[in-house]
Amino acid sequence: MKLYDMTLAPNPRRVRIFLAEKGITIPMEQVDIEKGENLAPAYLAVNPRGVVPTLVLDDGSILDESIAICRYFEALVPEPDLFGRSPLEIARIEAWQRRIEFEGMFNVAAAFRNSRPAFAARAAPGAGPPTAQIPALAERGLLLARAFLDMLEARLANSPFVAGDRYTVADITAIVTLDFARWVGLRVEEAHPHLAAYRARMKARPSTAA
Ligand SMILES: N[C@@H](CCC(=O)N[C@@H](CS)C(=O)NCC(=O)O)C(=O)O
Repeated sequence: MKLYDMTLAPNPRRVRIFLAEKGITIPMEQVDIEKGENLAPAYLAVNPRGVVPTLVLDDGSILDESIAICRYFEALVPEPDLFGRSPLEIARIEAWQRRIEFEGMFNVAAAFRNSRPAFAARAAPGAGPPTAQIPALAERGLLLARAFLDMLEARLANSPFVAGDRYTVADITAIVTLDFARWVGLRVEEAHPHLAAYRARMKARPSTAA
């Protein structure tokens, strides 16, 4: 088993934090996206989609969606459980997980990909057709990412963790999104005291450094 990873990229980081929470170590190999290593023939032979993370299993098959990889490890190593136990808890975690991805990470990524010079003809990740940056999408991404931070601030004013009273995979996606947001200039300290305190609590967990 081997995980193709990039230290600075948000989606592989979700998997690394998840593995650290579970106490699982597996071999990893770095792929430098900014240098285009994910689009070079050697990596496309591993994953024709050209994205990370990619988990290569012992039979040579791959999993290349970060949350699918996390679910695989959750099934292999059930404790500590990070996807929920009761039907209602599982559903709540899934609801927050999706909101953070679609309202948070998606919009931060739009702001990032449509403005960073290294991605001038690669506004969409992976091995698809060349995609030009659209500055209006960066602007809209920022607007919606700010609204997402306000929403999460209100949630964390009433809940110690994103999905309720304990740490789950939704917190992994949240802390990764908050750190990714800093790349586009959105820092939670400024108008979000609950988010700032939450970020400090998450940073105190050793897994967050993974
Ligand atoms: N939905 C996928 C997204 C994977 C993805 O977009 N990964 C980015 C890094 S965070 C990537 O590989 N980008 C390649 C590129 O920029 O060309 C997941 O959650 O794993």
